[in-house]
Amino acid sequence: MSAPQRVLSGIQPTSASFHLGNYLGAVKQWVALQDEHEVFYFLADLHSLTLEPPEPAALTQRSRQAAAQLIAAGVDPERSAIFLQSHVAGHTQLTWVLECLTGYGEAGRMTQFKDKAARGALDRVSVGLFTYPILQAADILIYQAHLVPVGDDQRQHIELTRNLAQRFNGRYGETFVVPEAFTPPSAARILDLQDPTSKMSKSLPDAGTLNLLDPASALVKKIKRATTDSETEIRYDPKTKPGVSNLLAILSAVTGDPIDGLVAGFAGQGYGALKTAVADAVAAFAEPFAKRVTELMADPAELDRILAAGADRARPVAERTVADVYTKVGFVPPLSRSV
Ligand code: AQP
Repeated sequence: MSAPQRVLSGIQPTSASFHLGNYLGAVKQWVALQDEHEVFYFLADLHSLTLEPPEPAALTQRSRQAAAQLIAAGVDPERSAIFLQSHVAGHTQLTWVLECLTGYGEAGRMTQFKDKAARGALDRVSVGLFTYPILQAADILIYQAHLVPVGDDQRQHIELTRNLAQRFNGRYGETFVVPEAFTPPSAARILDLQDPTSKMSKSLPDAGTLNLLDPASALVKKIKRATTDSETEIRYDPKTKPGVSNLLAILSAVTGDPIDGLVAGFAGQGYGALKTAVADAVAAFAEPFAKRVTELMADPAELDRILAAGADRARPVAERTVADVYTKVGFVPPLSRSV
C-alpha cells in the first residue's frame, strides 16, 4: 500500500472569529481530508503580523481561539497535527533560502499584496506583507505536502510555491514535493454579502461578513440584508446575479444539497424565502459551533497542550527538510545536527 498523501494548510489568527468564507473555502475541507491523509494544520501567527500588528494580548487570545475553532469545526487533534507556526522554527529558516530564489518582480506581482497594499498608505505597508507569499511557500514545502486545501484567493500563492519548488529542485536536485491546491468546487470563493463582487473578508465592513462566533440573531440580520438584484427569480448565475448566486452557493455548501436541486425547490418563491433558508442553515451550524468554542476556551491549558503536541509532530518533519535544503545549498552541516 502506498503512503498516505500529506496535506498542509494554515489560517491566520487575525480576528476573534473565523468567517463563513474561511470555513467553507478551507476548514471544511480540512475536516474531510483528515480521514485518509497525513495532515498538518497550523495557525499562521507569524503571518498575522504582516498587516497592522495586533495587540500582543489579543494575538495570544485569538491564537487559542483559532485552535478552539478548528477543533469545534471537527479537526481532530488525534488525527491532525494542529500547531502554531511560531512553534516550528524551520518555517522562517526555509523562508530565507526561498526568498533568495524569488525575483523581486515576481513577488511584486502577487495580487493579494497589491490589494492589501492599496488599502494602506505605502509607507505603512511592511516588508513582511511583501514577503508573505514566500513564508507561505516555506510553510507548505517544509512538510513535503502534496495537497493544500485553500480558497480560490490563495491560488496565485500556491502557483508561486510550485514555481519555487520546481526552481529549487531544478537547481539543487529533487528536494521538494510540488504541491497542488485543493479547492472546493462550489465554495471556493464565498462573497461579501453587501458587495458580492468581492470575497467575504474580515477586512471589509462587518455587515457583509458572517463571523461564525456572531450571535445567531446578528447572522440572520446580515443575511436578511444581503444585496441581491432587482429581479425576482432565484437562479444561479454568478456573472449577472452575484448576490443571489452567492446565497445559493452558501446554502448548498452548508447543507450539502446541490445547487440545481435548491433552485428547483425555490421555483415560484422570492428572495425572502431564499434568505430565510440561508439564515436557518447558517444559524443551525453556527450556534452549536460557538457553544463548543466557548467550552474549549474554558480550558486554555488543554488547548496549549494540544498545540504543543501538534508542534512536536510537525517539528521533526520540518527539521529534516531544512537540514536537507541547507546541505544542498552548501551550508556546512553543524556537527550537532543528526540529519
Ligand atoms: N471568502 C472566502 N471564500 C473562500 N475561502 C476563503 N478564505 C478566506 N476568505 C475566503 C480561505 O480561508 C483560508 C484562511 O485564510 P487566511 O488565514 O489567509 O484568512 P484571510 O485570507 O486572512 O481571511 P480574510 O478574511 O480574507 O482576511 P483578509 O481580509 O486579511 O484578506 C484560506 O485558505 C483562504 O483561501
